[in-house]
Amino acid sequence: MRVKRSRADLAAYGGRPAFDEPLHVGRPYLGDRQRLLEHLAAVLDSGWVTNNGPQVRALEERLAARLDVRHCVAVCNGTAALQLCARALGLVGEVILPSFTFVATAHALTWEGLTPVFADIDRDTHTIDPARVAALATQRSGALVGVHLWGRPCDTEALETIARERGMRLIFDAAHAFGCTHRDRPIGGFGDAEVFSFHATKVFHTLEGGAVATNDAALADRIRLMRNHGIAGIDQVAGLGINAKMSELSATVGLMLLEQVDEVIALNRRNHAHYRRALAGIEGVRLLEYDERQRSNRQFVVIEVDAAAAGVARDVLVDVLRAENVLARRYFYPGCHRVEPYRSDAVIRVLPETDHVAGRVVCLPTGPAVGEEDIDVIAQIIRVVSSDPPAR
Ligand code: T4K
Repeated sequence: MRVKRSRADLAAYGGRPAFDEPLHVGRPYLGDRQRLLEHLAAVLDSGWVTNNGPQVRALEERLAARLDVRHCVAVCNGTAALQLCARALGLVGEVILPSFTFVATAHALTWEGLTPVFADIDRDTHTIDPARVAALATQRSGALVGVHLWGRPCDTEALETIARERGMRLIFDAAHAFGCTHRDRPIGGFGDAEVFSFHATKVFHTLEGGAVATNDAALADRIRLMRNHGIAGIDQVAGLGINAKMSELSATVGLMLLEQVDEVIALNRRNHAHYRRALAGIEGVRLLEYDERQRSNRQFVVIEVDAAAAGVARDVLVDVLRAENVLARRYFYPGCHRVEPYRSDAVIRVLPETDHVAGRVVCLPTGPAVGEEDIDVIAQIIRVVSSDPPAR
């Protein structure tokens, strides 16, 4: 691997890629392989591999303590967590949410028969704009879903006020926000419930998995029933349910990785700080910052590219990076309102801030597999391309 790249070195100009192996956004961290295999073997030997076993129960207990909530219900993924939450809260009608999120936020609600109403975001924070939410709320609005995008907390206070005044339920999609705090409280205890994804790409994960965190005992009980076919005990079915259980193997991975999550977050912090130094002074490229007063997991390194100032279009930059084996992503372009089935809806959705941000964002690789030298090379590529971009 070469550290200093000039224009002529770049793969886009006929050079060799900077990295022999691809650098991914969201590369899963799996900790100590040997230890993991030993723990998994012990679970296999136990003869109990799913259906609310001891590993799942232990994980739920530890997560509830860490998130400072009374109840944490582990499920098979974050999408199912959202679906169960919506159903267990008895939501009907419209739900207000941002369009600038992973499509699962909208799909989970739509799958449950709800109508998504997309609110615009704040240009600086990338999270849902409470003023837009207030303008969209009607008699039909049953709930409001805020997304702590990039692990940056929504304006929870303003959203709580809107939800309370209008009698709406309030859910937070905290898929990106494990290990983050807001107003000195862990993300997890805000609103009626907060929903996590423990997908392999997340700072804390169980390969596939998710959870609902809540202080509402009745809600947690309903979700527990629903995730296991509505089964209340042997030969007792208490109501409609589905299979959304987490397996013992997933929970075992989670219990191991939970011990290391603070180290992973520390490495992400180091990487983010290094990106800040390495990208400094590149005109038109802005690194998204995190509020230093809040603890944040920094699992996403997000830059915004102002094409006019940078002298290079965002998509050209992404193509050049990818040619160098830096597999940058345009999360969450183009926004839910511009993909099916939402873009074909009769309702015309005008979301200028979402369009603005979705046209500029690039996520860069981070996590334990990415070192400071890698970041120097990535920043150098961006610096070279922005001063002398390829024609397109
Ligand atoms: N709400 C929000 C705000 C979310 O971001 C998500 C999920 C959800 C809800 C739903 O939660 P889950 O139901 O997924 O638990 C990935 C993840 O699959 C998804 O969990 C995540 N958000 C989303 C932001 O990213 P894709 O479609 O981008 O995945 P893919 O396959 O393109 O991989 C993403 C990156 O990770 C690539 O750079 C490759 C790398 N990767 C991925 C996997 C699976 C690896 O290096 N190794 C791997 O094993 O959705």
